[in-house]
Amino acid sequence: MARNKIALIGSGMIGGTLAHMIGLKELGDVVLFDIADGIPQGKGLDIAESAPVDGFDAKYVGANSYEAIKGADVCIVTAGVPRKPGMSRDDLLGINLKVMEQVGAGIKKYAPDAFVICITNPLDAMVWALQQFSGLPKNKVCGMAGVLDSARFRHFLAEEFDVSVEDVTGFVLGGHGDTMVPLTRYSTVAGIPLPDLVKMGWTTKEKLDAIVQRTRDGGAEIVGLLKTGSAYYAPASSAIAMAESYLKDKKRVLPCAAHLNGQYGVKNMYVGVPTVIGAGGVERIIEIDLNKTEQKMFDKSVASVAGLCEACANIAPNL
Ligand code: TXD
Repeated sequence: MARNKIALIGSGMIGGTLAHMIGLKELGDVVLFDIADGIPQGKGLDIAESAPVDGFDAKYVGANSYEAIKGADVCIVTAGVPRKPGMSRDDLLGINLKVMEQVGAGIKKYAPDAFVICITNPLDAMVWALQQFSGLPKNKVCGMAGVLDSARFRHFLAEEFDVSVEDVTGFVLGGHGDTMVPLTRYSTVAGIPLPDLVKMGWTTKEKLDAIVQRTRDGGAEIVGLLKTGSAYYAPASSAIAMAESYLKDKKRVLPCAAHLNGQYGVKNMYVGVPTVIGAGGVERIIEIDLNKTEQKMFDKSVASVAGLCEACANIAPNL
């Protein structure tokens, strides 16, 4: 059986980390694509030269032309620009929307059967635009944010309780950003919900609230420390979990920005919800009952995503 082909559209910090992880996990051959000449080629060669030491087999191709992604099984999109000082969110949105238009056309032409995972920010709006520009089936295009947000939540909780991260589950809904909705009653330590752990004296409501807030600000915390870029290790790991579930038909239950068509009362938008990812792409969307407070937070999050999609539609009327 031939190896899987994984195309990385964007070979910056996350793209490079993805390329390395794909090799270490032997998930398939890698095409690194970027508009920057030399970067994808250099990173690809560097990682290929690590393979004899680490003992993995994977082919690496660096490219500046979309033809190289031909027939890819998975495309992971990180292409775009991050926010720089003095830039508004709308500036970023406008620039990255143009990037999504090019990426969408490239995928449509060369990898129409791929499972596409978008990472570029502003995430929920970019994945929505990418699906439309590429014209791929809606269940084959999704966005990575929820796995990362819940991993951050799990990390903070494991630190608070001094238990293994493996035994902590985290449940996060909504758009990627300040309005995301970490759900404490569905987050657990070995199946014990967080509110029960408060009753058991493991933590306090105030401490949990602070952890929820830190999770919401998780991206900004890293940007503040790095000063010259945003997080890339945990975002790459998160996208790999999604790609692996698709390629191996694991049917993992993972939160991702998925296309909603009535679920949670939302139509024709991409918002973070729990899903099942398997060989069919996003195979199922899990709809849970929200209490009043949760619904209010979710609605606020959806409204902010809707605002971003509207801004996209104003810039690109064909959307
Ligand atoms: O949870 C999440 N979804 C995120 C999202 C978590 C962390 C970072 N998140 C976003 O991912 C971030 O705001 C960025 O929009 C993307 C990629 O982050 P990364 O850290 O990898 O950014 P880099 O290092 O700037 O890499 C972007 C690359 C860079 O090499 C550019 O040359 C390239 O994108 N680029 C393009 N490639 C192809 N085509 C076009 N048009 C293009 N424009 C820039």
